[in-house]
Amino acid sequence: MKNRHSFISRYLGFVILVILFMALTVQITSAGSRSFTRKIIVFKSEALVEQSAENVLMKHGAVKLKKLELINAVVAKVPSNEVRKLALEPDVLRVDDDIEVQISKKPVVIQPPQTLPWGIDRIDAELAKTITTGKNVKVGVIDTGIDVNHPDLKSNIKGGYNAINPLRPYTDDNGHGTHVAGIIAAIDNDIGVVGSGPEISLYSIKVLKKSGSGFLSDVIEGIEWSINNGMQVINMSLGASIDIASFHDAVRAAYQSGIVVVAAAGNEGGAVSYPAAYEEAIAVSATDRNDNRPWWSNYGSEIDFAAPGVDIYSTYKGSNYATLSGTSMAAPHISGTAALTISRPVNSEYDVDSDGKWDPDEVKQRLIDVSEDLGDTGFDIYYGFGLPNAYQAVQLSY
Ligand SMILES: [Ca+2]
Ligand SMILES: [Ca+2]
Ligand SMILES: [Ca+2]
Ligand SMILES: [Ca+2]
Repeated sequence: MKNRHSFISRYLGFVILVILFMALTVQITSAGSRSFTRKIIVFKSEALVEQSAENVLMKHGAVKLKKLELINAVVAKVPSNEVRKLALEPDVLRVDDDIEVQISKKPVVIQPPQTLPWGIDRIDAELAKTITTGKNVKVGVIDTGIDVNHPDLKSNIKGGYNAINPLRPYTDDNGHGTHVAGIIAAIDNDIGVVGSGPEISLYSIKVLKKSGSGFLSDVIEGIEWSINNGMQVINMSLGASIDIASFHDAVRAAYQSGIVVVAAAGNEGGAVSYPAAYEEAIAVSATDRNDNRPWWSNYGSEIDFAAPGVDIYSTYKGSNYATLSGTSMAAPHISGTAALTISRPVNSEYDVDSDGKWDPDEVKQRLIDVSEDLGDTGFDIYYGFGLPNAYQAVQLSY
């Protein structure tokens, strides 16, 4: 805080100086017939600066601003019509323009041409788009936020909430949430990547700080916001190893309100973390390009599905792209597939409670039915029911 204050005061000081300088310039120009320009007057030696600077400047009506010992020079405001004469003084080596120097601007991120990430290809989401793009399905990304200005996401981001501080923006200061969001819904255009459902409505629910961690209470608030704002799917690529009753209550409430809750199993090579381990959540483990589970992907009877999670290329903060690995990347493949499924009308085969809507268990059953079995035959603790195929998921008979 101390540093920030001193920075702010220094910055304000700078602004004030600039304003004062401008006022002075205006005065000088309007009062007299002369206009002045800032020049760096370089003398032939250090001794000559000492001996003749004052005389030379006075002779040409220049106003000294400061000395630059390093280069045997003085900085002065010189009447424009005296600059050439001053440069011809025998003691003067050269007169340079005191040009304005600017802050180094961020390099512009050149948007690479669109490629199909292997994970999207693996779940056949690129084929599903001939049937649906997930348009108007609301998916809440409960994470570090989403880069709201990312050209490969921007038009799909329909809102959001910063649970850490509701007065602060819900954009992504970490990168993780933007990566997750791209797997769900990167736009199908000429640049970068394409997501599972390129027209899914994304909501940036920021509950994790720049460091990637956050309080459970903020996650719970994010879940509450999701319920109150009609999210149909929430993706939680986050977790903790401890089971806290309040966390379970919040996940149960989301499930009971009809939200499909998708969570990453965790990357410790051990027990499934929470919220993934709650029965109301869909727990997702990771696979690589060869359909194998990486050693770090958590496992247990709570695993529901497996999805691509190794070397996943997706959007990143700062309008950028990055390749990341983790069950964090696997979960959004399932969230995207769930959203694509929901975008299609439910049929009587799946609408168990005949309410004409997709309920979480109905969506889960659809994903089970379109999963490719991996590992041991049938359900297993590493891949759950297997790897769902998005293209099959959206082909319903009515
Ligand atoms: Ca494919
Ligand atoms: Ca794209
Ligand atoms: Ca239903
Ligand atoms: Ca299996």
